[in-house]
Amino acid sequence: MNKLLSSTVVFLSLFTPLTGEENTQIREILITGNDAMQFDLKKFEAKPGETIRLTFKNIGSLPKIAMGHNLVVLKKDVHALSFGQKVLASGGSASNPLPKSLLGDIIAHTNLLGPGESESITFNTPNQSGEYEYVCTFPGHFAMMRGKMIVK
Ligand SMILES: [Cu+2]
Repeated sequence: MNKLLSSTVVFLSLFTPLTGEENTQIREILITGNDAMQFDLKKFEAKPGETIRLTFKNIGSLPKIAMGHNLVVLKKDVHALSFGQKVLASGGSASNPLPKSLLGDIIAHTNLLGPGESESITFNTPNQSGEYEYVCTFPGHFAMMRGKMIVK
C-alpha cells in the first residue's frame, strides 16, 4: 500500500510541472482611467502571440457623456496622437468615440465606459515584437490618455 502511494506521488510530481508550463496561460492586465484623464498604467510588456485578458475600469465619477473612457489598442505604426486626430476627422464624438471606418487600425478595444463601469477584453498580441500604443478616443482625451504595450 505504501509503495503504491509513493509511486502515485512520483507520478504527480513528474507531470504537474509539465502541465503548468503549457503555453495556454492568459496574462491578466488591469488598467484604470479617471476623471483627470489618466490611465494608471502607461505601459506593460507582453510576449509575441500571447493571450491577454485586459480589464479596463473607469474609476471616475463624472457622467459618461462628459468623461467617458475607452481603451483602444492600436496596430503597429499607428500612433495614438495621429489616430486620435483621425477619430475626430472621421466624425468621432462622445456618443460615437470610435467610428467603425477606423476598426482596421486597431487590435482590440473596449466600449466607452461610464463611472464605475469595467470591461474585460481578450486578445492575442501580434507575433511581431515592437511597441503598440493604446489610447482613449473620447474626444480630446487622446492627448493625455495614452500608453504602450511592449511586445518582446
Ligand atoms: Cu478618456
